[in-house]
Amino acid sequence: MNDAALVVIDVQNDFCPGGALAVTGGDAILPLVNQLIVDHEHVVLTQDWHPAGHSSFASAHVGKAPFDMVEMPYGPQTLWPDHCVQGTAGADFHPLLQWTKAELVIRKGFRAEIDSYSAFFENDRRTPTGLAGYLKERGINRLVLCGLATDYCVAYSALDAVAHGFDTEVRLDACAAIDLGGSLATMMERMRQAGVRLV
Ligand code: VGL
Ligand code: ZN
Repeated sequence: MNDAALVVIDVQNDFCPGGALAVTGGDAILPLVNQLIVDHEHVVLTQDWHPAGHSSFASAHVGKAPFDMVEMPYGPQTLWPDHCVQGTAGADFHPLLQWTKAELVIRKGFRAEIDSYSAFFENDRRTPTGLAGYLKERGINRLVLCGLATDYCVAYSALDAVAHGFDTEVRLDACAAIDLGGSLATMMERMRQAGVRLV
């Protein structure tokens, strides 16, 4: 049994084929993610959880389309199709995800005016989710990350995890990427330079 905490990022219907912001191969990672859940002593899940009309949705900005960029008070923000709206089927975990063992579910992106990719901080890079404190208080120093999407929520979570001093590994074989405008290569390099172990 691996005593690192496994952090499973956003394995939700809207990020899987047929969903509103489908990641290619998003559902193909499920067998491996489920095996990682079995293999780890501690399991934490994240769930992208936006109110309707969230400011990261292109539909909330006149004249904007999904994948356009806008300038928010906290910096540049990519606009997305409406996705993972609180209480909808798209926001549910994928039906094959074996989530019952999870000790904690961190919901993120629930403030209308700010997006949150990372499991640790919202996109202003300052508002904490509480996850670092939760893990440290429990004496957990090692993290293994998997889920969706490699180049957004997984990558930002991994970068923040190392910044918090966690020994951090990303299981690339249990992740899938959006890859928008070279984002996958960019974020892989940033993770490598930050000292994230890419496996
Ligand atoms: C994500 C874009 C918008 C992710 C969430 O889980 O990677 N990406 N919201
Ligand atoms: Zn989102």
